[in-house]
Amino acid sequence: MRLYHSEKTKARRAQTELHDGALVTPYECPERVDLVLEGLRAQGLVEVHEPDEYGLEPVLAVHDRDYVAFLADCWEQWQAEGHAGEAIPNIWPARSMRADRLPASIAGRLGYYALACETSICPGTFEAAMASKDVALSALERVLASGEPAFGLCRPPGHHAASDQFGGYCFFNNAAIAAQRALDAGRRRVAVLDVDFHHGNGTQQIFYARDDVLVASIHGDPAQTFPYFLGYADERGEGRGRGCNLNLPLPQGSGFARWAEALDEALAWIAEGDCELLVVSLGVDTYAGDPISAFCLASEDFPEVGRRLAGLGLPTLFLLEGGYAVAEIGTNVAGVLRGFERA
Ligand code: SP5
Ligand code: ZN
Repeated sequence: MRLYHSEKTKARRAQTELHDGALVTPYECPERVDLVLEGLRAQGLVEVHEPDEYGLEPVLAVHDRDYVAFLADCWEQWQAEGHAGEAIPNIWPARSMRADRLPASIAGRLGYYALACETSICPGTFEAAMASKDVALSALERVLASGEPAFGLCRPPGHHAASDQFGGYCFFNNAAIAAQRALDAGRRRVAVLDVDFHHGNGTQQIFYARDDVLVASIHGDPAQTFPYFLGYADERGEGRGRGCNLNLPLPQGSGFARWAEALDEALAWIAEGDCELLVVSLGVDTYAGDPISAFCLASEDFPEVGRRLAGLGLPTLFLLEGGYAVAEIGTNVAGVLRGFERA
């Protein structure tokens, strides 16, 4: 299987993440890219390709123009207004205040465009986000042109990024950008299946009122875990999109038996949906050893995930989402891809 990777995805190296009441070195770090590359090489998945550059047009097909402009100049404006550390929001247009005013000051703009505050903005953030979506789009191009599966080693991840909000380590929604691009290239309907431990709130929000992209997500119950305010089972889509969203929240501590039942349910639902492309938001933070997540998948389970995904028989694009801090993220990503290939 072809892998798409760019060293430019490492341009973001944030110093701080608010975690358990302290500023810690971020879990979403550039070393993840090398861990995944090593894991893939160890499994003989070695065909690495450089991405092409696609510019902003495919980004603006799913993200708000002013949001993209904010990401592009946030770091400069933060510095120009005299802030010393990394750019972190500390005020939001929360329920009791107005959400119809976009403040001019960067502190206000940050709160307007952030959905969480663990994700600081630092030099290189915009460049890395651009490279990440280029990786996704290049892998997509390969799938569309050949029908063969491809893997985009995206970093930063994307599935928490909404049309005009960043957070959860995500800035551009790589899966949504790729799904939209596939539609623009003539595919009638696309399925996005999100197997990251966390709910893909951004992907859901972007396509919630549409019937040309089916979105399914298997994740930790938001009553217990991030992102807390979206991802419940009763969110089924709205308007034309009614019935086109499927959330399968699972309790903390779920192991592979329970998780795989949810996977089969999602796959059966997608199989009924008459889709021409499958985009897999491939987070491996479902692994038992993940430092910030709470499912209990073992490394031996990931090839079986790939095998079941292959059962759909659809052209398939894999995009990296989460998976943190342990060497096994490479083994586990490689396991899914190998399981898929061998099926
Ligand atoms: C792409 C992705 O996986 N983003 C995840 C973002 C999670 N951000 C908040 C994490 C809060 C973790 N708290 C866990 C405490 C465990 N002891
Ligand atoms: Zn995650």
